[in-house]
Amino acid sequence: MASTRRLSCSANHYWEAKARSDKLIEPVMIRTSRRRFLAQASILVGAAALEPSSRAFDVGGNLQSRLAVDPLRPQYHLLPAANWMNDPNGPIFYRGRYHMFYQYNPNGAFWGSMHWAHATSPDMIHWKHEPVALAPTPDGYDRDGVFSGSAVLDGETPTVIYTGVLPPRSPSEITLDDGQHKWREVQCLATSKDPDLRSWQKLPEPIIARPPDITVTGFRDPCVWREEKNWLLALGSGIKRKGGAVLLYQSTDLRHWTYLHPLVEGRGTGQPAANPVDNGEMWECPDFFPLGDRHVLVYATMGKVLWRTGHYRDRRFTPDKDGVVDSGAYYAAKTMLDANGSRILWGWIPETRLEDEYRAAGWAGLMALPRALSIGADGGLEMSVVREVEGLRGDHVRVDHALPADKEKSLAAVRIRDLAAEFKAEFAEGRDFLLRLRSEKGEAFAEIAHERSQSVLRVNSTTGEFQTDNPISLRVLLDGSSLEVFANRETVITTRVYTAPRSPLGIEVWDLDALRSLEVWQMNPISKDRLTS
Ligand code: DQQ
Repeated sequence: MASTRRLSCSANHYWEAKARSDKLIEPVMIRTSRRRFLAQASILVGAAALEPSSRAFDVGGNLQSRLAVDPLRPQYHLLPAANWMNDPNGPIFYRGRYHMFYQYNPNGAFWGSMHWAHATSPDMIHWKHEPVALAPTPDGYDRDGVFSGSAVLDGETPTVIYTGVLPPRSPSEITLDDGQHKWREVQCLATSKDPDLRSWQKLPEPIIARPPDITVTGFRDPCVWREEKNWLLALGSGIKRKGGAVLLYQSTDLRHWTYLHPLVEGRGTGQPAANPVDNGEMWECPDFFPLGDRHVLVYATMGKVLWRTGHYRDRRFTPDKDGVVDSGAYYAAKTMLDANGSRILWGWIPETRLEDEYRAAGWAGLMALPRALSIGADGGLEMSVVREVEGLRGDHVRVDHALPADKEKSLAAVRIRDLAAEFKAEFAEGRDFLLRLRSEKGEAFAEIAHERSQSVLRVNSTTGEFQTDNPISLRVLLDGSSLEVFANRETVITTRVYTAPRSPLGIEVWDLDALRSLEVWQMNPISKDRLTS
């Protein structure tokens, strides 16, 4: 049954509309003859024990035991113990641990009342839930929500800068109008003296109280970095009937800011939209950083995270390459430096089912696995899942024989249990392929295909541009209803699959001549009860 509730998060609005239209379209599955598929195989691991433990989140016993056996709930990704999450906020490596904050609604599995939840990790993979870090202050500048932002070290002092939302005193103060809400957005600051970053002290006044003299389509999601003696701040924004923009500010103390100019501007689609995020006139969650000999901007609009790479001179960014970070369900990305100084990208994997369904499930959203970023030979952005993920690998099957008949035999040993697996496949250059996940009982689960004539990679009905003359290296991470698919570091498609097969999954490959090797690992959960820590 279709939901009648109205959604308030711009990205969510996009996914809800998509979920509704997908309900009307039968899933696109290539109808390839069974005979062309050559194999099925299996790996077995023990089922996770269901054992409640103490939590930073107060999850009711009933809900906790329901979530613990929900087969669609991921087991090795970060997500709150229950309720709604969206954007990663202020990820930072501090005193030997990774701290991740993220948009969180403590009131249920739906967007609203934004808080910053908090989790810590030694390795970006195993997480411990911490108490909620930031909540709206009644009568404060963030009384209607603590929106997205960044964390930096100001000397020794951990400092977060985020967007606070509150009711406007007059229409001229409205900076966020998404067709449902009219809010004033201001930029706020909080510091922490706590080595565990659990407690934060907010400044009573915003550090940027209003936009410059431009009719902005939004004014949020600060990204902050240091350049010699100055701090720079890039803010997601846009100009009405023109397009998205990133506004650049400068400060020496993180508290007093001077607006400089747009760091970069874009063009919207020109189509009318109640929410400017839907037609590209508002860019959310900008993240700007040096990488190799270039600079990179990632930003979120029209349901996607996009990247641009180019050169940054005189405080202006001139991009000369662009692309899509992930052609699937992935939004509001945010980067940080890891313990070794590598640039790591985080992102929110939203639900693509109807709101009624995820409200009933009691949880919504998960954090994508961390991706290490680099610049490719052509100057474009490349990414691959961080090596730390490999620590979760369990039972393993390798298929790399010369003869298709031998490959077929090894594939017949693969069984993926509990929807938790990683696999890597290498295909010869210049060949199409189709890889299908299907349960022992014959239930279709997912298809991953390279269709050269269309220059696409396809995961179920989602396609991403993919063109190569090189061999193809495919890496797939399956965790409950989440499927992250990487092809040659350039094309990524994250999808959600909401069917829980009644038996373990096998893998079928067409054609086995093109397949050079396949490795499959059962993945171990990061907690015993799907509650993450
Ligand atoms: N989510 C936050 C905003 C941001 C949006 C609110 C992007 O700060 O623009 O939850 O998903």
